[in-house]
Amino acid sequence: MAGTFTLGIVKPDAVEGGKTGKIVAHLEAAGFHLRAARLVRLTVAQAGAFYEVHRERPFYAGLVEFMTSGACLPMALERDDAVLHLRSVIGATDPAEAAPGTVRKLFAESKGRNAIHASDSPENATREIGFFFSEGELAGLRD
Ligand code: IDP
Ligand code: MG
Repeated sequence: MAGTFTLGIVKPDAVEGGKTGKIVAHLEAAGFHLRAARLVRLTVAQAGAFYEVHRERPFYAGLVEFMTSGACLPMALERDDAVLHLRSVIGATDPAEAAPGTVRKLFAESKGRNAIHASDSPENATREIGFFFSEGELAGLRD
């Protein structure tokens, strides 16, 4: 199967809350294949750069503080139409608005502490996968 890739991140609230395994299982049950993953503790500089597009937003400082508050699990995920499907599987940003059965409805605490990140376009997926994983780690995955 010729899949496409997206980046997901199990965020610090979910890692600390012991939900990592359940979230990965949920993604696998939704047809995603885990192709790379690493538990990391982001620095303020790394989280700030990753969320650069949100720098002017009122939630930016809190987002960087949250994303550096504990370990998170970036994952390169593969399936057909990976970006669109992962956005659908995670649900709306605010779990109060997320559809039943989505990752955020099932596992998120709040709009800020919302369990999972997913790339929002194929271009950003490429950038975000490159942010966490080297060419060497991904070598051979795109055949
Ligand atoms: P997304 O994660 O669904 O793509 P974005 O709008 O890209 O949502 O926002 C990035 C992240 O910033 C969210 O996942 C959430 O953690 C945080 N965030 C966004 N909006 C708010 C807000 O209004 N209050 C607190 N945190 C927010
Ligand atoms: Mg986003």
